[in-house]
Order: sequence, then C-alpha cells, then structure tokens
Amino acid sequence: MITIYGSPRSSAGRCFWTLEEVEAKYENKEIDMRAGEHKAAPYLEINPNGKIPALTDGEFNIWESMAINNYLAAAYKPELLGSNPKEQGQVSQWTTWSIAELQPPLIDVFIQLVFVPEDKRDMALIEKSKAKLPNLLNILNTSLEGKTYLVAEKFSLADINTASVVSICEHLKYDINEYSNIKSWLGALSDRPAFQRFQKLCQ
Ligand SMILES: N[C@@H](CCC(=O)N[C@@H](CS)C(=O)NCC(=O)O)C(=O)O
Repeated sequence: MITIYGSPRSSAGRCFWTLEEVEAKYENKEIDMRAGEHKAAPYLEINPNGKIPALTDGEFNIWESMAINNYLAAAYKPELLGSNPKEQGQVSQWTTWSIAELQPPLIDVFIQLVFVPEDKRDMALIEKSKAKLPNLLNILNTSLEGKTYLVAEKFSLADINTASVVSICEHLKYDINEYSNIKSWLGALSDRPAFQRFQKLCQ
C-alpha cells in the first residue's frame, strides 16, 4: 500500500495529482505541522529533512516531491516519463527547470506574503524575486506556442511538475493573464479527470 504524508494543499499537492494520474491505490496521512509532527522522531524516520511530502510504498520510502513523482511514474505509468531518451530528457529538463529556476523566486515571495507579518516583510526581496518572473514565464509561454503539452504533444510528468509550480502564481495573486499559451495549457490540464479528483481533495 502507498501512503502519502502531508496535505494536498502543500508541496505534496503535485504528488496527489500524480497519484490520481497513475491510478494507484493510496492512503493519506496528514502531518500536523502546527504541532511539530514533521520534526518529531517518527516522521523524521520517513523524511529526515522534516519536510512534507514523503511517500512510502510498502517497505520503500522516498522524499522530495519531484523525486516522488518520478518514482510514481516509473513504477505505475512509465509513459509519463517519455517514450525515448529525447522525450525523457525533456521531461527531466522541465522538472529541473521548474524546481530549480521557477520555484525559488515564487517561494521567496510566497513566504514573505503568507508567513511574514506585513510590517516585517522584506520588500526588496519581494521586488527582486518578482522581477525574475516575466523572463521565466516568457520562456515557458514561448515553449508552449502551438502546443497542448510541453513534451512531444503528449501529457507527461513535465506538465504536472511544471504546472504545479506555475500554480503558485495563483496563490500569490500574481497575474499571468498576459501569458496566453500558459493560460490555455493550464486550462487543458485542469480538464483532466485526475486533476479534478486532486482538486476535490484540496477543498
Ligand atoms: N523540496 C521539498 C520542499 C518541501 C517543503 O518545503 N515542504 C514544506 C511544506 S509545503 C515544509 O515541509 N516545510 C517545513 C519546514 O521547512 O520545516 C519538496 O519539494 O518536497
């Protein structure tokens, strides 16, 4: 049995979406972060970083949301990883780009706006991070020109991983309307039954 640790309304969200896409049976164990459960010994045995998410599949355990998604695809729906080395390379490229390039400035702004009291916010950091976004979003928008999906015109893990990072913009109320290709791509992804099942879990 697969167990996913963490809430679908957190970094674990992209793993819930992938679990729904691969149609694996799973259970969810919420971790009470306010009570410090993520830093307590039982959970640290599963994820020594004390962060959400983590996943166990029988005796096997894995942490880091993108690595969890890679494992789920490889184990339960390998076509999500691409069907030849070139497609696989591009799936990996978008996953790496979204976590290493796009997510850091979004998370910097998210932390400031959501967790730091207004009078203590680092406005210089917010502005510096926001200034990085147009170039990054343009790269994605241009890559999606004339395409429904990011890699080989097939739905893949690249779409899940990249869209899950872009969706942070919505939580920040950062307007992405001018990026029309991103908007239509997100629209097509949100029509997927697996995505809708994941969204229901977030309510
Ligand atoms: N790189 C990690 C980041 C996970 C992460 O930062 N999770 C947050 C919740 S959304 C967390 O557990 N924060 C607690 C902490 O940093 O102590 C991943 O993608 O799995």
